[in-house]
Order: sequence, then structure tokens, then C-alpha cells
Amino acid sequence: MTSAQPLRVGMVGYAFMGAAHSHAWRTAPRFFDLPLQPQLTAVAGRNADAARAAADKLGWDSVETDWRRLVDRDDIDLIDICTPGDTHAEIAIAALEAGKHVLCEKPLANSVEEAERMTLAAETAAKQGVMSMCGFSYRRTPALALAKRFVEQGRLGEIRHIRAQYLQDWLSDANAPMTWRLDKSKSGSGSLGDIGAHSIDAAQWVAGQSITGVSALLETFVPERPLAGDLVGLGGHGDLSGDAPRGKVTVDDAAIFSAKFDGGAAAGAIGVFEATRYALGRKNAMRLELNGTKGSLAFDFEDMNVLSFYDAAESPDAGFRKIFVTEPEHPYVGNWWPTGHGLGYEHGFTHQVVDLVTAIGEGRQPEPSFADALQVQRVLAAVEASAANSSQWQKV
Ligand code: SOE
Repeated sequence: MTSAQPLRVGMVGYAFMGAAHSHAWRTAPRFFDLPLQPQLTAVAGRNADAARAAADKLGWDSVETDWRRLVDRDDIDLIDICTPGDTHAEIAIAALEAGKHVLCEKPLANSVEEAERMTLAAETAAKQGVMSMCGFSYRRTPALALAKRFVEQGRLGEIRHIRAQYLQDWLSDANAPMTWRLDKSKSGSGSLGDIGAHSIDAAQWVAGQSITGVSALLETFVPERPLAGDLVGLGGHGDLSGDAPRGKVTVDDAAIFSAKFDGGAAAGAIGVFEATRYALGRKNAMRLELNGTKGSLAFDFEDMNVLSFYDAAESPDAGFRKIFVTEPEHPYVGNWWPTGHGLGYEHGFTHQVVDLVTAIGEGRQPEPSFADALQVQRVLAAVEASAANSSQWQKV
């Protein structure tokens, strides 16, 4: 038994992300020494039976049918927001004002205006020791964290090119259902905010540079889809019977954009980004490649335990070296399995909890902060503005 003080968590939402977060809250203290001991105190969802079933399955002690109850409860220290983007601002601001720490899924909000209000609330709360973080979980993939370490060690030199792709294919089927991710009023945007936001955050974080301007193109390939019924997840089929109603897709299916980065004292990199859920055969190809004056790095989540590194100081025919990121000295890895045994998608969420709880315990601002996530939100808005204006260059 640990003697650490409890950190009593109330989670809102319990679908895909709620399940990933629940796993992380349970697992983190079993593999890492944390200054506070997470407790899965309550989960909130509007449907009492479904929320109860989720609580039993995912390991939560109690259930609420209104998230406001979590915010009001004295036995909750942190609110974990795993709901669609249209609810993030209201829940996060109410929680912060009630003195609860907040973990909020990405993208932070559905608009820059909401993200600004959330950031203001976060900065005000931080002065009282109440912390907040946005869930860009890929930062916690060991190979990407190692990539950042290499950049900080100067092993790439000055970064010239940043190439980021996030390729999935779960919407390729025109009969995949019309879930909330395809409804702009709920999700804010489509591939752009759902997966492109991860690429933007990861690229800026690994390179240590911010995007200053973009030129973009957005496309919606399938304008209507069968209504989802009770379906909330990815893929599957809606109601395909006869004249069953179809819903209008109001978000982008794919986004591409070029970008200019701010390199500080050095010349900034130029970047290309692509986010789509129509790349047949690509399941979760979250890829990032950086080319610098001394070397290059390449990562693909479909081979997530590998970081490829090209070192220009070596003989050119040495080519890219594949680093199997499973050594104890690699980020996060030492707390898991013996050398060579690899990690998966869920570990990013576990590491996210580790970093969040450690920062809260030490009274530090966790990263990415709401301010960091607001900057990503500004890039998303600039991409949309450019695409709406014939791809004209748009400053962030
Ligand atoms: C769906 O595209 C999704 O589940 C995203 O919402 C997640 O953020 C990403 O990690 C995996 O893909």
C-alpha cells in the first residue's frame, strides 16, 4: 500500500477516450512512483444505466448523471474531460473555478474564443495551485519523446523540413455512420482537429518551434452518411435500411497544409501536414519526419517502438538507423518490461497520467498547458481560414 495522498478523479464521458483514460488512471500507480495516489472516484454520463455499466467495467466507484455533480462534490480533486469538444469549455472552466485540477482531451476546444477563455481560467486557477493539462497523448510515446531529446541534444542541427502525416482509413466506407466526430457543432472540425491537431502539437513540441503561418486545403469527400443510432465509436455501419435517414457531414474529411515555423535565432523550418481518415490501409499512421543540417529523424506510429535516425556524420551508406526504443534509458521505458519488449497505444495515456500527477504533486504546471493547446487551436483556425479563402497564406 502506498502512503501517498489520494488524488480523487471524476471523469466525464466513458466511450473510447474514457476507456483509455480509465486504464491509465488504474495502471499508472502500479508501474510508476507517483506523489499522489489516483482514485477512480466517480464517472459521469447522461444515461444512468450505461454510465453504471461503464463504471463497473472500467473500475469507477460511483456514478453521476450530470457532470455538474462531479464539480460540486467535495470528494473530487480532478476532473478528467473525455467528452466531445463542444462541452470542453463549460466543464473545464466550471471545474477550475471550483478548485479542481483538469485534464481535458484534445483538441482543447471547438474555437479559439473558447480556448482563450479556458486558458484564462487555467492561468487564474494555477495561481492557487490548481493545475490543468490538455491530452495530446502522443507526446508520451517513448519514440517521440526520444526524438525530442535528440533535437534538444543538437543531433539534428538546424531543422529545415518538418513532414507530418496522420493517416487513418475508418471513414473510407461511405456507409460508415454519421457519428459526433462528423458534426461540426460537436467536434469543431473533422480530420483537422481530431488527428491533425495531434500532428501539429507533436511537430511543434519535438522541433521546439511554433507554426507562424499556413496555406491550406480542406475536403469533404462524403457529404451525407447514414445516421449513427446509438453508435459513438469509429467505423461500423449506421442504419442502412431502405429510406433510413441520412445526416449531413459538416466537417472536413481531409486536411493538407504547408506551414512556416519560427526558429528563434535560427531560420525556421518549413513544414507539410496531411490529415485524413480516407487513406485505405493506413490504420493509425501518425508520422513525423524532421530533416536538419546534421541528421534526420523519422517516426511512424504503426511501428511505434521504433525511431529512425540518420546521422550525417556517419558514412552516407550507413543509411537510417532503426533505434528500437525499448531500452531502460529511453523515456518512460525503464518502468515497464525488460529490454526489447515494446509498448502500445494505451501506454501514451498512462504516461500522460504519470506526468500530470507528478507535476500536480510537485506544484508545477503540467505540459501541454491550456496555453500550449490554445496555440494549436490558433493553427487549426488559421488552417480553416486559409482553406476558406482559396488557400491564401494565413498568419497564426
Ligand atoms: C480517431 O480518429 C482517434 O481515435 C482520435 O480521436 C484519437 O485522438 C487518436 O489518438 C486516434 O484516433
